[in-house]
Amino acid sequence: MKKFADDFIFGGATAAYQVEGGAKEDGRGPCCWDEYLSRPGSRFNGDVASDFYHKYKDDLHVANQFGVNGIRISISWSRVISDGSGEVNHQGLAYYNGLIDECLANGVDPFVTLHHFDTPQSLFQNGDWLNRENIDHFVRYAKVCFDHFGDRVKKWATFNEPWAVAQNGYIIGNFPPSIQYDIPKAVQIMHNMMIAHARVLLLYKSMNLPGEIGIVHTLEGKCPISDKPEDQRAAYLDDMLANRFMLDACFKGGYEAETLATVQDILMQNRGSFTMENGDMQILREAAQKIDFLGMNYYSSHFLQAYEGESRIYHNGTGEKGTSVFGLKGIGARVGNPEVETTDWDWPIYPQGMYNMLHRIKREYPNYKKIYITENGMGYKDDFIDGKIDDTPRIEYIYKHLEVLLKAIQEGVVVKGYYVWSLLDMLSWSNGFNKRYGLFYVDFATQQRYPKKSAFWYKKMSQTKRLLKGDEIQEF
Ligand code: BGP
Repeated sequence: MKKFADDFIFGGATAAYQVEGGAKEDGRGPCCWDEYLSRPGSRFNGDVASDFYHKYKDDLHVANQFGVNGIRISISWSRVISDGSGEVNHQGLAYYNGLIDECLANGVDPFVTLHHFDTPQSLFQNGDWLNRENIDHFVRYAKVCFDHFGDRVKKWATFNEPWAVAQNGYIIGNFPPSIQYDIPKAVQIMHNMMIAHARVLLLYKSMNLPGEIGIVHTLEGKCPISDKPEDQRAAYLDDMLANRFMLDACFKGGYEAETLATVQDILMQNRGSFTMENGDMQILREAAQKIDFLGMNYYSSHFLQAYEGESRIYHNGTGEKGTSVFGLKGIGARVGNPEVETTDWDWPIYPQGMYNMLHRIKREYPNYKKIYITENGMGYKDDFIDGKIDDTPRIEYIYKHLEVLLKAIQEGVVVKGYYVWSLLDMLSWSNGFNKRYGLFYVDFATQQRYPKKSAFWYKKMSQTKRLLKGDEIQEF
């Protein structure tokens, strides 16, 4: 019978900017997303979001009733230190103390991420992760969090998805600072974030707190669209940048010779370079020996074709299926695979990619200790009909991913939990509010919550630890 271990976490994920709202309350300072989404022409912002800031008690109570026994939250740096580097905001600390206590009171174990895209605005203007001074500010902010919450929070992640920060901010241009095709800056950002991650990890380890620490990477499968060597090369290069560069940093404690040579080759084609400082490799090496887990976000895989042209990208941020374009100079083009269905936002639905990635971690990074699937889920335009939301396509998506996950676990990959993206509907960074992921539907006009069919299904799985099909539940 297909069963998860008794202590397997059936969690739900959130992120501060996407759910909290309360953007100007209790001394919270602005973050880069506040400024970015207040520019003329912006279609939405996170000022109110899902109002989790005021409604978290109800949300956690309901999470518990639906069998969700873990939650990913992130701390808004500019709520804790308004300008990122100055005085600590005690109202911010009080909010997170209350939130963490409420998680524990409801049996929903908190998994806390220190940085989920929302750098304080003044540090962002000051160069964000291109400016290494900001690493010192990040380490200090992390210390404040460990000092105040480290007694109760047992799972910490330094960063959420440095690849998204680099790719979306500097290559695609749909995240602040909205720069396109600047691969050299993207690589520099990734390297600097790796150093920031390593320093915070080593700080945590030096404090002897009763928990574990790791990082959350988004790991995208990269598959050649054909077996032509040039298409295989394109997949290899895209993988190098998106996955291998930072997996090497976190788990090998430095960049392997092949990784470094390939990245430098990509940089040469894009007329740039990146710098490492003395001592960087030593820090990475020490941190890689101490990292407790890999948080793996997996949504999709890309199919790569050789591409010789100039960089050209169009981001589908509205759910108008089939509008995406992605060609990157020196790397390749991401193209449709007629055999693989996609979401309305053109994300290929490819669970095999998750399975392959899990085995790859075990094979290539054997010191990984354990994995949590820290995000996986399906963006879908849910229909709200007479108070009911039948999100069967989402259930099918998650089912297929849990199925390969269970298989990988049975084959020896150590995975201790799954956090569905997302616990409840919330803001999607570059898409807005119509790209829904939640187990709970949020009516953004009233802030009312409604459990979707997936919530009832998830509850049954969490209770039984069995992988169930959507039609195996009676309650809905
Ligand atoms: C990840 C982020 C999440 C979440 C998710 C879905 O990259 O960590 O914060 O947003 O992707 O992405 P999107 O909202 O763009 O559909």
